[in-house]
Amino acid sequence: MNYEQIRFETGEGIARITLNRPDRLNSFTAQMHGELRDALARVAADTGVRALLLTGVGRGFCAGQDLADRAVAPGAAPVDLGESIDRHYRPLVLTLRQLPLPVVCAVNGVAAGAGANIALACDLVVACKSASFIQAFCRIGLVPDSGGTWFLPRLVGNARAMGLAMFGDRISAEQAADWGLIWKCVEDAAFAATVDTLMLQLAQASTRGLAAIKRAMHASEGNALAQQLDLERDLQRDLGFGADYQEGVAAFLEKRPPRFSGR
Ligand code: T3D
Repeated sequence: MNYEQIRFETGEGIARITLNRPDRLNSFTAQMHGELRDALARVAADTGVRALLLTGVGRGFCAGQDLADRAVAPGAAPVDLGESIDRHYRPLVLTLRQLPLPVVCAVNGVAAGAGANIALACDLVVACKSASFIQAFCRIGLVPDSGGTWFLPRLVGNARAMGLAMFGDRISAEQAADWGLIWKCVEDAAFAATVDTLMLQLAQASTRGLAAIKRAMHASEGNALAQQLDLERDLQRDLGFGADYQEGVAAFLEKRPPRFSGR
């Protein structure tokens, strides 16, 4: 498939998906969703990919649904947004969560509406200082989707989640990091280099180990402590039988960097 609204590159164990409609702040169209689905399927199938980066071109990361991609107007025939969510946003969130490798969102500018929540669906979110986050849904009479009502209370607590969702205020990347909405806010000048370093580090780590961390962290959201302890035991048992653990321990004892085998 030829991509027009995203860029897709792989190399050094890293897949990079870049949303590429800068004149529309990389807002989602049906075409962009199709291209994203195709690229994510390629990532899932390519065992050489050990970490995925999602970012955007220009001054925005993503402004959510492109509000001009369909005809919405008073008096016009209503649009079935549930169909759009089932077809596009729900599978996108679940795919990002289920990929057995770390998914990093590098938020290079404003992230609004579903753009903000797709970022939150990634395992790690790093934003440049000039970036911002807006739960824009309330401004157009909608509910935060793409997992917003699930991610927000878990990340920042009910009080802040409710305020963000009901006022739709823009919060800075610094504030997002202070509140624990994202992992890190980085000075604009250091952003690209920081993201590159981070991606290389993840791509050279034990991919099976990171996939197990991802699985356990996400499972904890619905598990009781006893279930979580069982899951940790099962994952640890499995990893303990694997080559990466042997290599990690050998490298430690031999005082050298480990060479992990990948997916
Ligand atoms: O619909 C479904 O399928 C259900 C799912 C819904 C999920 C959703 O995401 S709903 C929420 C949709 N998003 C929004 O409501 C955000 C709309 N955008 C904004 O509020 C602002 O653009 C921002 C606050 C994000 C940024 O403001 P600013 O001043 O930095 O930029 P701007 O001038 O508003 O935007 C630049 C251009 O991008 C502008 O076009 P122009 O005037 O230069 O021709 C603007 O219209 C366009 N743009 C920005 N966001 C969208 C958009 N065009 C279409 N759809 C957008 N979402």
